[in-house]
Amino acid sequence: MRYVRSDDHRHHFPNGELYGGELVRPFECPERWDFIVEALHDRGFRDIVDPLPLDDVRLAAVHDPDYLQFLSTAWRQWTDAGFTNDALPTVFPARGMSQVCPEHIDGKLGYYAFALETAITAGTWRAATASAAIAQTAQKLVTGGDRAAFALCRPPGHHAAADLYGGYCFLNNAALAASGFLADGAERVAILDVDFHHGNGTQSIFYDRADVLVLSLHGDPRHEFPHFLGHADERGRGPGVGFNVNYPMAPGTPFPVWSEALTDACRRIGEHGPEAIVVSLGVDTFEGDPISSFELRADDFTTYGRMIGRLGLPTVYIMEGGYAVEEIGHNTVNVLTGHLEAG
Ligand code: SP5
Ligand code: ZN
Repeated sequence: MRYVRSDDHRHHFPNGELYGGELVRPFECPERWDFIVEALHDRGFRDIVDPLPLDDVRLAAVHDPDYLQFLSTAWRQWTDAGFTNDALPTVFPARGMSQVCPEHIDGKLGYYAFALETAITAGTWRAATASAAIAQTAQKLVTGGDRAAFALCRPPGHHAAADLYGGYCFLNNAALAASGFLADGAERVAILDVDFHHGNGTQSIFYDRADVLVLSLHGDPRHEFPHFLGHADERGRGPGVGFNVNYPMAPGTPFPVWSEALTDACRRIGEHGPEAIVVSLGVDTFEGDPISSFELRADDFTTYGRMIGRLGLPTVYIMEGGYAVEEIGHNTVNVLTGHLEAG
């Protein structure tokens, strides 16, 4: 299995993440990438591909033009306003308030953010666009005949909607891969999101559509981030009804319960009959994850990689979350090796 990566991720590393009322060192940190690269190398994944230039046309098919304009200029607007530390919003268009985008950067940040743990820095746009290009390139490898490819994306993407950032995400890498498959001729695609958190951005991007089946296994939003999306009764809208499937699970969920949800998700993918699948691969379901509450063990990642591999479909794996930094590489590569064993 080839994999796509870029050093440009290092340009995004905020000074702090708002967590429990404090600014702490961000959980989503550059060493995550280093540990994954090390584990890939140690376990024989040495076929590295550099990303192709970002395809702006495909980017504009997923994200709104005003949002892209905002993200690409936010840091400049922030420093023009006289600020020097990371850009964070302070005010939000909450219930009963105007939903018109303001002109001052303080208002714009709140307009486009759905969570404020995620800071924008001088290098955020550069890193986020490199991450998006990685996802696009991995999709091209699979469309070109590779049975599977791994996109080592950082920052992650599944929380980013057409015009919202948050949850450490700015551009929706998985949505870009799925949209790329469709643009290159696929009639049906499925996105399987196994990150601990609900893929609210991915869900919202494809919510009206029947050609992209979106399935997410995650911590119940009554207890876990992102809190305001990811319930079982969110099944799609209009022609998309039935093509969004959520599997919210209680804190403490162990692998036997989690894997039953995956079995059901795999059955539904089979029924959908996609030409390719995109896996939003977050390994924050691991028992040792510092911000999550599922109980998967290292070997469970291999087991579920096999389950996905047994679908026998062309597959792009997109890196999402996972914050037990020392174990992130091992757990991630376990999924990929499981997949290869099955294929
Ligand atoms: C890509 C990804 O995994 N993003 C996750 C962003 C989560 N950010 C907020 C974390 C809040 C954690 N709350 C801890 C609750 C303890 N169970
Ligand atoms: Zn996550």
